[in-house]
Amino acid sequence: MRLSRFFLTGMLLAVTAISCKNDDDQPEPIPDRDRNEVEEEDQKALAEYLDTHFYNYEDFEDPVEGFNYNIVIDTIAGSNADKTPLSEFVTTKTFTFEEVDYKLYILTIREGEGERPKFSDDIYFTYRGELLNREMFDSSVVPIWLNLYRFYGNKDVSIPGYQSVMTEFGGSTGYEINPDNSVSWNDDYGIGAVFLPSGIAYFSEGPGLIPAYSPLVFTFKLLGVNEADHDGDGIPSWMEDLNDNGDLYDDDTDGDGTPNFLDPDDDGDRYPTREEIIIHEDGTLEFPDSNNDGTPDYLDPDSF
Ligand SMILES: [Ca+2]
Ligand SMILES: [Ca+2]
Ligand SMILES: [Ca+2]
Ligand SMILES: [Ca+2]
Repeated sequence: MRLSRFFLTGMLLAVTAISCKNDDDQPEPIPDRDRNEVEEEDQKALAEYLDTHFYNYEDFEDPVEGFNYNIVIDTIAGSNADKTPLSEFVTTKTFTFEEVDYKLYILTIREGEGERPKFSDDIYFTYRGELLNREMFDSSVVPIWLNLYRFYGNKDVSIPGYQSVMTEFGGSTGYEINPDNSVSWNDDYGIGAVFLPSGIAYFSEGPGLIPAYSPLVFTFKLLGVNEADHDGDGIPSWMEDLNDNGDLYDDDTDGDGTPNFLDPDDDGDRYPTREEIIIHEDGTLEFPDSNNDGTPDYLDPDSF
Protein backbone atom coordinates (compact mmCIF):
# COMPACT_ATOMS: atom_id res chain seq x y z
CA MET A 1 0.00 0.00 0.00
CA ARG A 2 2.92 2.26 0.52
CA LEU A 3 3.51 2.81 -3.17
CA SER A 4 0.14 4.47 -3.43
CA ARG A 5 0.90 6.72 -0.49
CA PHE A 6 4.05 7.73 -2.29
CA PHE A 7 2.02 8.51 -5.31
CA LEU A 8 -0.39 10.65 -3.29
CA THR A 9 2.55 12.64 -1.97
CA GLY A 10 3.54 13.22 -5.57
CA MET A 11 0.02 14.33 -6.45
CA LEU A 12 -0.06 16.83 -3.59
CA LEU A 13 3.25 18.26 -4.75
CA ALA A 14 1.91 18.50 -8.29
CA VAL A 15 -1.23 20.31 -7.13
CA THR A 16 0.87 22.72 -5.08
CA ALA A 17 3.08 23.36 -8.08
CA ILE A 18 0.08 24.12 -10.29
CA SER A 19 -1.53 26.45 -7.76
CA CYS A 20 1.75 28.34 -7.37
CA LYS A 21 1.72 29.08 -11.08
CA ASN A 22 -1.44 31.15 -10.73
CA ASP A 23 -0.25 33.08 -7.74
CA ASP A 24 1.99 36.05 -8.51
CA ASP A 25 3.43 36.09 -4.98
CA GLN A 26 4.80 32.58 -5.27
CA PRO A 27 8.00 31.63 -7.07
CA GLU A 28 7.60 29.74 -10.34
CA PRO A 29 7.90 25.96 -9.89
CA ILE A 30 11.17 24.44 -11.06
CA PRO A 31 10.53 22.88 -14.48
CA ASP A 32 11.33 19.19 -14.92
CA ARG A 33 14.71 18.38 -16.34
CA ASP A 34 15.10 17.14 -19.90
CA ARG A 35 14.16 13.46 -19.98
CA ASN A 36 16.84 12.41 -22.46
CA GLU A 37 19.56 14.16 -20.51
CA VAL A 38 18.48 12.51 -17.24
CA GLU A 39 18.31 9.11 -18.95
CA GLU A 40 21.89 9.47 -20.15
CA GLU A 41 23.08 10.20 -16.60
CA ASP A 42 20.98 7.39 -15.15
CA GLN A 43 22.40 4.87 -17.62
CA LYS A 44 25.92 5.76 -16.55
CA ALA A 45 24.99 5.41 -12.88
CA LEU A 46 23.21 2.09 -13.49
CA ALA A 47 26.09 0.64 -15.51
CA GLU A 48 28.53 1.53 -12.76
CA TYR A 49 26.23 0.11 -10.11
CA LEU A 50 25.80 -3.19 -11.98
CA ASP A 51 29.57 -3.52 -12.39
CA THR A 52 30.34 -2.85 -8.73
CA HIS A 53 27.59 -4.85 -7.03
CA PHE A 54 26.70 -8.52 -6.77
CA TYR A 55 23.80 -10.51 -5.41
CA ASN A 56 23.74 -13.63 -3.23
CA TYR A 57 23.85 -15.98 -6.24
CA GLU A 58 25.68 -18.61 -4.23
CA ASP A 59 22.70 -18.90 -1.88
CA PHE A 60 20.44 -19.55 -4.86
CA GLU A 61 22.82 -22.05 -6.49
CA ASP A 62 22.89 -24.21 -3.41
CA PRO A 63 19.92 -23.27 -1.23
CA VAL A 64 20.02 -24.42 2.38
CA GLU A 65 16.83 -25.75 3.90
CA GLY A 66 14.49 -22.94 4.81
CA PHE A 67 16.21 -20.44 2.48
CA ASN A 68 13.85 -17.48 2.06
CA TYR A 69 14.70 -16.76 -1.60
CA ASN A 70 15.43 -13.15 -0.78
CA ILE A 71 17.78 -11.40 -3.17
CA VAL A 72 20.46 -9.55 -1.22
CA ILE A 73 22.70 -7.07 -3.02
CA ASP A 74 26.07 -5.92 -1.74
CA THR A 75 29.14 -4.08 -3.03
CA ILE A 76 32.04 -5.96 -4.56
CA ALA A 77 34.76 -5.11 -2.03
CA GLY A 78 36.81 -6.57 0.80
CA SER A 79 36.01 -10.23 1.40
CA ASN A 80 33.55 -10.00 -1.51
CA ALA A 81 36.13 -8.65 -3.95
CA ASP A 82 36.01 -11.81 -6.10
CA LYS A 83 32.24 -11.87 -6.61
CA THR A 84 30.70 -11.84 -10.07
CA PRO A 85 29.01 -8.48 -10.76
CA LEU A 86 25.30 -8.11 -11.43
CA SER A 87 26.13 -6.93 -14.95
CA GLU A 88 26.98 -10.56 -15.80
CA PHE A 89 23.49 -11.73 -14.85
CA VAL A 90 21.05 -9.06 -16.00
CA THR A 91 19.16 -8.78 -19.25
CA THR A 92 18.03 -5.47 -20.73
CA LYS A 93 14.70 -4.31 -22.01
CA THR A 94 13.56 -1.10 -23.69
CA PHE A 95 10.39 0.60 -22.55
CA THR A 96 9.14 3.70 -24.34
CA PHE A 97 7.56 6.29 -22.10
CA GLU A 98 6.94 10.01 -22.74
CA GLU A 99 8.61 9.49 -26.15
CA VAL A 100 11.90 8.39 -24.62
CA ASP A 101 13.31 4.87 -25.06
CA TYR A 102 14.25 3.84 -21.54
CA LYS A 103 16.63 0.98 -20.86
CA LEU A 104 15.93 -1.13 -17.79
CA TYR A 105 17.83 -4.12 -16.44
CA ILE A 106 16.18 -7.29 -15.21
CA LEU A 107 17.60 -10.02 -13.00
CA THR A 108 15.56 -13.16 -13.49
CA ILE A 109 16.10 -15.69 -10.73
CA ARG A 110 12.97 -17.64 -11.56
CA GLU A 111 10.38 -16.66 -14.17
CA GLY A 112 7.44 -18.15 -12.30
CA GLU A 113 5.26 -21.04 -13.49
CA GLY A 114 1.87 -19.41 -12.89
CA GLU A 115 -0.14 -16.86 -14.81
CA ARG A 116 1.67 -13.90 -16.36
CA PRO A 117 0.16 -10.44 -15.91
CA LYS A 118 -0.83 -8.32 -18.87
CA PHE A 119 0.36 -4.71 -18.71
CA SER A 120 -2.93 -3.51 -17.20
CA ASP A 121 -3.44 -6.28 -14.64
CA ASP A 122 -3.19 -6.39 -10.87
CA ILE A 123 -0.30 -8.23 -9.26
CA TYR A 124 0.05 -9.68 -5.76
CA PHE A 125 3.67 -9.40 -4.67
CA THR A 126 6.27 -8.61 -2.04
CA TYR A 127 9.04 -6.15 -2.75
CA ARG A 128 11.94 -4.20 -1.42
CA GLY A 129 13.06 -0.91 -2.94
CA GLU A 130 16.57 0.49 -2.68
CA LEU A 131 18.46 3.46 -4.03
CA LEU A 132 21.73 2.89 -5.86
CA ASN A 133 23.56 3.65 -2.59
CA ARG A 134 21.75 0.56 -1.19
CA GLU A 135 19.60 2.60 1.15
CA MET A 136 16.18 0.99 1.46
CA PHE A 137 13.30 3.43 0.91
CA ASP A 138 10.38 1.04 1.06
CA SER A 139 9.47 -2.61 1.37
CA SER A 140 6.59 -4.95 1.97
CA VAL A 141 7.30 -8.45 3.24
CA VAL A 142 3.55 -8.98 3.39
CA PRO A 143 2.18 -9.34 -0.14
CA ILE A 144 0.13 -6.42 -1.49
CA TRP A 145 -2.01 -5.85 -4.57
CA LEU A 146 -0.87 -3.35 -7.15
CA ASN A 147 -2.35 -2.38 -10.49
CA LEU A 148 0.41 -2.24 -13.07
CA TYR A 149 -1.20 0.44 -15.17
CA ARG A 150 -0.85 4.13 -14.52
CA PHE A 151 -4.45 4.59 -13.49
CA TYR A 152 -4.85 7.59 -11.23
CA GLY A 153 -8.04 6.44 -9.61
CA ASN A 154 -8.83 4.71 -6.38
CA LYS A 155 -6.53 1.76 -6.92
CA ASP A 156 -2.93 1.41 -5.92
CA VAL A 157 -0.84 3.12 -8.51
CA SER A 158 2.28 1.77 -10.06
CA ILE A 159 5.32 3.44 -11.57
CA PRO A 160 5.65 3.19 -15.38
CA GLY A 161 8.59 0.76 -15.38
CA TYR A 162 6.72 -1.82 -13.36
CA GLN A 163 4.44 -2.92 -16.18
CA SER A 164 7.47 -3.51 -18.35
CA VAL A 165 9.22 -5.83 -15.90
CA MET A 166 6.29 -7.68 -14.32
CA THR A 167 4.91 -8.84 -17.67
CA GLU A 168 8.16 -10.84 -17.99
CA PHE A 169 7.32 -12.90 -14.90
CA GLY A 170 4.62 -15.29 -13.78
CA GLY A 171 3.05 -15.83 -10.38
CA SER A 172 2.68 -19.03 -8.40
CA THR A 173 0.57 -21.96 -9.64
CA GLY A 174 -1.30 -22.05 -6.33
CA TYR A 175 -1.17 -22.00 -2.57
CA GLU A 176 -2.22 -23.84 0.54
CA ILE A 177 -3.78 -22.41 3.65
CA ASN A 178 -2.09 -23.76 6.76
CA PRO A 179 -3.94 -24.67 9.99
CA ASP A 180 -2.77 -21.35 11.50
CA ASN A 181 -4.34 -19.52 8.52
CA SER A 182 -0.96 -18.55 7.09
CA VAL A 183 -0.51 -19.12 3.37
CA SER A 184 2.13 -21.32 1.74
CA TRP A 185 2.63 -20.50 -1.91
CA ASN A 186 3.67 -23.25 -4.31
CA ASP A 187 7.41 -23.05 -4.70
CA ASP A 188 7.27 -21.86 -8.32
CA TYR A 189 6.47 -18.13 -8.13
CA GLY A 190 8.50 -15.50 -9.96
CA ILE A 191 11.60 -14.11 -8.27
CA GLY A 192 13.58 -11.22 -9.66
CA ALA A 193 14.98 -7.74 -9.45
CA VAL A 194 14.75 -4.71 -11.67
CA PHE A 195 17.07 -1.75 -12.06
CA LEU A 196 15.11 1.23 -13.29
CA PRO A 197 16.22 4.61 -14.62
CA SER A 198 14.39 7.45 -12.89
CA GLY A 199 12.40 8.36 -16.02
CA ILE A 200 10.24 5.25 -15.60
CA ALA A 201 10.30 5.43 -11.81
CA TYR A 202 9.33 8.64 -9.99
CA PHE A 203 11.41 11.04 -12.13
CA SER A 204 11.25 14.58 -10.68
CA GLU A 205 8.75 13.75 -7.95
CA GLY A 206 10.63 11.35 -5.73
CA PRO A 207 8.27 10.82 -2.81
CA GLY A 208 9.23 9.98 0.76
CA LEU A 209 12.90 9.15 1.06
CA ILE A 210 13.53 9.12 -2.69
CA PRO A 211 15.48 12.12 -4.01
CA ALA A 212 14.34 13.54 -7.37
CA TYR A 213 15.80 11.78 -10.45
CA SER A 214 16.81 8.60 -8.61
CA PRO A 215 17.30 5.34 -10.46
CA LEU A 216 15.71 2.60 -8.33
CA VAL A 217 16.33 -1.05 -7.53
CA PHE A 218 13.42 -3.35 -6.68
CA THR A 219 13.68 -6.97 -5.67
CA PHE A 220 10.39 -8.83 -5.71
CA LYS A 221 8.46 -12.08 -5.52
CA LEU A 222 5.46 -12.24 -7.83
CA LEU A 223 2.85 -14.46 -6.19
CA GLY A 224 -0.48 -13.83 -7.90
CA VAL A 225 -2.14 -12.11 -10.83
CA ASN A 226 -5.64 -10.74 -11.32
CA GLU A 227 -6.98 -9.71 -14.71
CA ALA A 228 -8.08 -6.11 -14.24
CA ASP A 229 -11.29 -4.66 -15.67
CA HIS A 230 -11.10 -1.04 -14.57
CA ASP A 231 -14.61 -0.03 -15.68
CA GLY A 232 -16.24 -3.34 -14.80
CA ASP A 233 -17.89 -3.64 -18.22
CA GLY A 234 -16.86 -7.27 -18.62
CA ILE A 235 -13.96 -6.58 -20.98
CA PRO A 236 -10.52 -6.87 -19.39
CA SER A 237 -8.63 -3.60 -19.66
CA TRP A 238 -5.81 -4.99 -21.84
CA MET A 239 -8.49 -5.87 -24.44
CA GLU A 240 -9.69 -2.26 -24.47
CA ASP A 241 -6.33 -1.24 -25.95
CA LEU A 242 -7.83 -1.31 -29.45
CA ASN A 243 -4.79 0.03 -31.30
CA ASP A 244 -2.56 -2.34 -29.32
CA ASN A 245 0.05 0.29 -28.44
CA GLY A 246 0.12 -0.25 -24.68
CA ASP A 247 -1.55 3.12 -24.06
CA LEU A 248 -5.08 2.77 -22.72
CA TYR A 249 -5.72 6.50 -22.70
CA ASP A 250 -5.72 6.93 -26.51
CA ASP A 251 -8.63 4.55 -27.18
CA ASP A 252 -11.93 6.44 -26.93
CA THR A 253 -14.45 5.01 -29.39
CA ASP A 254 -17.30 7.46 -28.69
CA GLY A 255 -14.96 10.44 -28.28
CA ASP A 256 -16.56 11.52 -25.00
CA GLY A 257 -13.20 12.07 -23.32
CA THR A 258 -13.40 8.89 -21.24
CA PRO A 259 -11.06 6.22 -22.61
CA ASN A 260 -12.62 2.82 -23.29
CA PHE A 261 -10.96 1.12 -20.32
CA LEU A 262 -12.78 3.53 -18.01
CA ASP A 263 -15.97 3.79 -20.08
CA PRO A 264 -18.75 1.28 -19.33
CA ASP A 265 -20.57 2.37 -22.52
CA ASP A 266 -17.79 2.37 -25.09
CA ASP A 267 -19.79 3.44 -28.15
CA GLY A 268 -21.97 5.95 -26.29
CA ASP A 269 -25.27 4.46 -27.49
CA ARG A 270 -26.60 4.33 -23.92
CA TYR A 271 -26.52 0.53 -23.92
CA PRO A 272 -23.88 -0.60 -21.43
CA THR A 273 -21.03 -2.54 -23.01
CA ARG A 274 -21.83 -5.41 -20.65
CA GLU A 275 -25.22 -5.82 -22.37
CA GLU A 276 -23.68 -5.68 -25.85
CA ILE A 277 -21.28 -8.57 -25.31
CA ILE A 278 -21.77 -12.20 -24.32
CA ILE A 279 -19.83 -13.55 -21.37
CA HIS A 280 -19.86 -17.35 -21.49
CA GLU A 281 -19.90 -19.47 -18.37
CA ASP A 282 -16.22 -20.39 -18.74
CA GLY A 283 -15.35 -16.68 -18.83
CA THR A 284 -14.66 -16.43 -22.56
CA LEU A 285 -16.11 -13.43 -24.38
CA GLU A 286 -18.12 -13.17 -27.55
CA PHE A 287 -18.65 -9.91 -29.41
CA PRO A 288 -21.85 -9.98 -31.50
CA ASP A 289 -21.98 -7.90 -34.67
CA SER A 290 -25.73 -7.64 -35.35
CA ASN A 291 -25.55 -5.57 -38.53
CA ASN A 292 -22.55 -7.49 -39.88
CA ASP A 293 -20.51 -4.39 -40.65
CA GLY A 294 -17.36 -5.74 -39.01
CA THR A 295 -17.69 -3.54 -35.92
CA PRO A 296 -18.88 -5.39 -32.82
CA ASP A 297 -22.06 -4.04 -31.23
CA TYR A 298 -20.31 -2.65 -28.17
CA LEU A 299 -18.21 -0.40 -30.39
CA ASP A 300 -20.98 0.33 -32.89
CA PRO A 301 -23.45 3.07 -31.93
CA ASP A 302 -25.75 1.90 -34.77
CA SER A 303 -26.41 -1.52 -33.28
CA PHE A 304 -27.18 -2.94 -29.88
CA1 LIG B 1 -13.31 -2.98 -19.25
CA1 LIG C 1 -15.47 6.97 -24.30
CA1 LIG D 1 -15.12 -0.04 -21.62
CA1 LIG E 1 -22.93 0.73 -25.79
